[in-house]
Amino acid sequence: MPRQRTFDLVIAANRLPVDRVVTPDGRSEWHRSPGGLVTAMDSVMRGREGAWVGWAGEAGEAPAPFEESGMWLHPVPLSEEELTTFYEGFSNDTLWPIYHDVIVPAHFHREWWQDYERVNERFAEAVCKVAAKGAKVWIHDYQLQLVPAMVRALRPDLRIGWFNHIPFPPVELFAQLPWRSRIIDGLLGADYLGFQRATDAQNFVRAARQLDGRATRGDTVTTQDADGTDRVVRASAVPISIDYVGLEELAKSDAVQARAAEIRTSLGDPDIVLLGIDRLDYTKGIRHRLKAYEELLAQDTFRPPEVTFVQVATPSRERVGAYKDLRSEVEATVGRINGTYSALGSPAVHYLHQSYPRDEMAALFQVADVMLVTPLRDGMNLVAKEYVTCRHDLGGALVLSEFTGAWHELQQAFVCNPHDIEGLKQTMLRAISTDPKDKRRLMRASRRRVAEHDVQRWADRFLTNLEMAPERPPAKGA
Ligand code: GDG
Repeated sequence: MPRQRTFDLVIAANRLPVDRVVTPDGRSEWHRSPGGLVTAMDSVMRGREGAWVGWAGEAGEAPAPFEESGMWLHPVPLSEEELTTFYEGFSNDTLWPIYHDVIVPAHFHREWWQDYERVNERFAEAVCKVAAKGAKVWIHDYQLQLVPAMVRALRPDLRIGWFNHIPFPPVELFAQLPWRSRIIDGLLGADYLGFQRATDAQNFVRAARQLDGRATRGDTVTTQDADGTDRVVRASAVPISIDYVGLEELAKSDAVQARAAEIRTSLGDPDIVLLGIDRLDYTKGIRHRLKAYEELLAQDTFRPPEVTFVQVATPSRERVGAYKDLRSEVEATVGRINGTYSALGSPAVHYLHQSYPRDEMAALFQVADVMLVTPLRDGMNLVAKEYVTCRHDLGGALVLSEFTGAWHELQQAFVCNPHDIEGLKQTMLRAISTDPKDKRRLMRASRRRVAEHDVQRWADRFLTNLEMAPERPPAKGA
């Protein structure tokens, strides 16, 4: 038996940062997924021995652990049934709605919970297998909330951190979860808990106090370890960001600039291009922005070919009922708008239910006169940060929902409440008609914010907080 390799930094996330691709000659290769998390982890892992624990993307037996781009990847198996119960069920049809203001009803099934527990246990065991003595463990997101306590029970020598990519709900909503105390206990296994906004961290601390009777003080919660000793867990905000330098460089490339010009021409060179880019998810406010646009068309505020709206709605969680319903509703609305307001060769809405490469997205951002980011609730929303990063020309305008984490950082955006359709319409019109000189000033300020708070800084801050927990890290850069 070869000796098990161990590492001083272990990442655990639902998915590994690679996808299997079958080449034309039938060989199978692993390709790195392009996401920001992978880029951030790349730089964090540089010069360290790092491992990543996660699902490889195919149901059934997991591939053997392997090395990819200097990182040790340790696949965790998920069965077809667990994909339905743990992933689509408990993670995305119980937790996701509760953590996003119950925009759609949450479904509670005891079998889903049992599989959630079982899969979390499997992740915890895998983490413990690859973690060196005293290693740092960084667990990601709502699918793995029991892993911190499970890891601690097996390996009290490890330093354990968890980051939540989505909101943490107010106590009144979190209280609905039949397994609320188990989740709080699961999270309290960590030394440090990171959230997108200060409110999310406060919601967690409040839940621990009110629902679980824990003693809290400021941003800390006191818990008892198995041996009865008190341990203090800190919960605070470390907002995630993007690879500003890498994306800006891509947006400035000749190929992307040429593609942006080509897209504008192919849209019929309209005066106003509106753009939305989202996973097709009910949290993103796609229906609300379509409604506002439809009303503006109905009022003859503008018409194609003068205006067009491009909506990229990347397929997501297609087997979950609420996502099927959303897709039908969005597609019916797009059909109605196009049937009523399009001109020959100039559709009112370009609806693209597809996924695109990163360079195509960068080109689309450059074409958008107004970027519509209108979620009803969103942990951060990276699309908002990506848009301003791509606008090195200082053109365009960002309409941004106040219910996103991003709004707390990008306050120079045109803020909207997507529930207020009348207000949203006015904000869209303001984003179009504001003097370009003023828009450039606003764009410059937003870009500076993202440049100074990029994904590298986020990762550094998280790891510093983890190292320092439960004390406060030094103020500088925190
Ligand atoms: C969760 C939280 C939080 C989308 N379509 C394509 C594509 N994308 C990329 C975007 C962006 C990412 O996917 C989506 O990130 P968001 O932040 O907008 O939203 P979620 O997927 O809901 O992410 C969220 C995030 O985690 C990070 O913590 O901000 O609040 O919900 O990067 O550009 N990328 C490509 N083709 C597509 O078709 N290449």
